[in-house]
Amino acid sequence: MAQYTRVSGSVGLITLQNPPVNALSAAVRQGIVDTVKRALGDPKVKSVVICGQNGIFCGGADIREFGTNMSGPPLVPMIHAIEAANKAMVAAIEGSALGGGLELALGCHYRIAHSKARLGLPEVSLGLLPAAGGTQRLPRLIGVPAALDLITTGRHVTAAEALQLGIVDQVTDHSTVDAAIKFALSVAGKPLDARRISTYPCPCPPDLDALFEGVMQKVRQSARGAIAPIACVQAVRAAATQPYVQGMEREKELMATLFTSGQARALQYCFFAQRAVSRWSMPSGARWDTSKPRPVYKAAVIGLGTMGRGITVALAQTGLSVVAVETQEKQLMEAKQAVSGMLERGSKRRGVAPALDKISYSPDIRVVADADLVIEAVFEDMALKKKVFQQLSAVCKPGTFLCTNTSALDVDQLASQSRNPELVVGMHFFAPAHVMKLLEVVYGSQSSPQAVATAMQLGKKMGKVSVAVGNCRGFVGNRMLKPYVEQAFFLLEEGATPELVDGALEEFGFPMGVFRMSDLSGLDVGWKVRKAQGLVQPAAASGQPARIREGHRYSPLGDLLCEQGRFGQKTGRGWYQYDKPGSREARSDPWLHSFLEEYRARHGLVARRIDHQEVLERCLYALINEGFRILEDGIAAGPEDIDIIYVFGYGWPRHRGGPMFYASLVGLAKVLERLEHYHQAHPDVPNLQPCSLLRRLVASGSPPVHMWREVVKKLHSQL
Ligand code: 3H9
Repeated sequence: MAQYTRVSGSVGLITLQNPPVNALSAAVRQGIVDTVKRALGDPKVKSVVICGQNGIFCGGADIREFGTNMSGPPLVPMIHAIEAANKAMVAAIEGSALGGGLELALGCHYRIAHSKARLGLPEVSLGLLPAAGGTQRLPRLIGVPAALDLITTGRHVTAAEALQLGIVDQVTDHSTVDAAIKFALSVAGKPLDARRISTYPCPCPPDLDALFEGVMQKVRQSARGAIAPIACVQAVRAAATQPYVQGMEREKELMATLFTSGQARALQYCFFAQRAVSRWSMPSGARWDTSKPRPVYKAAVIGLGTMGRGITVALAQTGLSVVAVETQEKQLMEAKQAVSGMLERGSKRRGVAPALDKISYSPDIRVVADADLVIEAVFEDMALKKKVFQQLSAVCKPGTFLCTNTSALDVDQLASQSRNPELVVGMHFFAPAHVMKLLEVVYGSQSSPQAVATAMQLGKKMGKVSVAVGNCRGFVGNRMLKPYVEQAFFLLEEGATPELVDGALEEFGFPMGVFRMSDLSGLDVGWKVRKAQGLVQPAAASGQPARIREGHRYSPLGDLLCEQGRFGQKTGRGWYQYDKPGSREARSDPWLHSFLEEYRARHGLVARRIDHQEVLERCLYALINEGFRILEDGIAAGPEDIDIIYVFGYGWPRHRGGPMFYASLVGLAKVLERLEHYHQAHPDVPNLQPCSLLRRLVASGSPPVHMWREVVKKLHSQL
């Protein structure tokens, strides 16, 4: 829908009306076509302003229409008619002008933006390209290198940067519509030929081939198998080398390929899934977004190791007052320096003042007495955490929320140490906590919806994607990781190498395979945990640790490497070798290969040829199977929650939509069949046994992923 009025005597004002972001739905496009026609046909109107209602210009094409039978006038000719108009068309940009929204503005003859507005062509993050002329007009307006940057990354620019690049003509701190009307009055009747971007020659640097070759190489590397960034480069190349009309043809052709690709579907699913997880509901049916979060003015962090420091930085950057407590004086001094350094580097990057004065440090836990929310981030040790919770319970004012940063421990056990278990929730941050986007908010059996809502809201304020999850060992992310990593180890025992396994996973799109990742994070971390759990056994009578424990297969390979002092990058040796401790370049290690051969020989294992497909099926389907168990157990509310956790916290390639979406794309029947096959071949690996929810979904005809939530709900109501 679009509203039309005449203002200031001779300016036609068109207002896009489609809350919340004025997306260009069929009705809006029809509205624009009709109102533009009306304005151009009105002899009293000399110029036209296009704006959006509710402080936002336009969030682009209506993503919900994709994949449906799209009706209504198409965007390209609509924008073309605006550009061809013989009256000055002025875009008044408030809030956002994104995707088709910016393309509409680029069709106008002038663009006025509010200083707080954000502009961009983010189609690439939806698996698409700006196909309403964006790939052809933007390079003509701001030059090829700048356009390539914006279009291939999809990044949003501020109004100030847009002005500097030449995307907008004027920036205002006041009413954008008023400024645009004034501007429209001033340009009424002036010649427009020089304002039609499609007629501009494309400003190109001298060595165009070298530029595109360089960009393509960079894009291919960072795309990790995503096809949209590559199509974006190809479309801009057409703008640089072909006349506008042919360029538009190329844009259309490339878009048609992308539009129907599984990648575009996966990325659009991620877009909506990210928003859906913030509307999570507890098993009781209470919705956190309807239960009001309590405001947090002052937060406290207990324990200033790596995690505590990152959390302190992330809290201070939101503008909250933070009390940071570390009982060991030396550690406290080091942490203070480290946190200040992190804040200063962050503020330099973001062009703001560092929030150093927001933090006070103390070795005394009693200073947290007046905090509204405390995040305990001491070492991952239940006894230690319990002690801290008892202390907190004694010193905190009534009503203080107590959060524990843990990656696997039982939140209920900790809550039992507090006088008010309903105020206790888990906040599982990912390292480095001031950088990583994911936050698992763990609700215990007694956590109140308000406590969960407050933690979710705080996470949002910290710029995190917060996902509420139930309480179990490893919660969602780490629980699913276990069978995935386990399969990688078993594959080494059966004949694979770390290079083969990592190669398959990296080709799939993970930034790092299991073994490179393990070398980076340190093999000793898991070893310590396994030792504490009594899993690391001394060598059996044979001189070798047992591979079968209580009827289940266990691979001691990681433990054996640790016993050799091979902790990964930090010791210069792990699954790979490194030039020196701390260096990052992983190289094949002949020692490791001989070690694996000897290990197999000692255990009577015969190496066999393993291919990429088996690596992917074994590792990914084992992880997905655990995802189904998590849904069955009610630990995640829906597949979207799991997928967002994997995309934002575990490097799952976004263009594959997350593990559960991927399973639906592969076909649930196929996943089930392969799991059955591998479980038959490895009956001592219970994680390969297909979960009953997967069987149930296949038996009910493999419904699409958005319908699983209902099946799970029904399952729970039957229990
Ligand atoms: C495109 O333009 C293709 C063209 O080049 C060519 C075509 C031929 N459509 O994010 P929020 C919904 S592709 C439909 O929470 P914020 C969103 O789902 C498009 N719905 O708000 C949510 O719904 P719900 C290129 C949309 O203030 C609600 O609006 N454009 C769209 O934090 C609020 O969203 C983009 O990629 C849409 N285009 O952020 C921009 N956009 O309440 C995508 C939003 O039911 N949008 N919704 O959950 C954004 O980046 C952000 O929404 C925006 C506002 C920055 C605009």
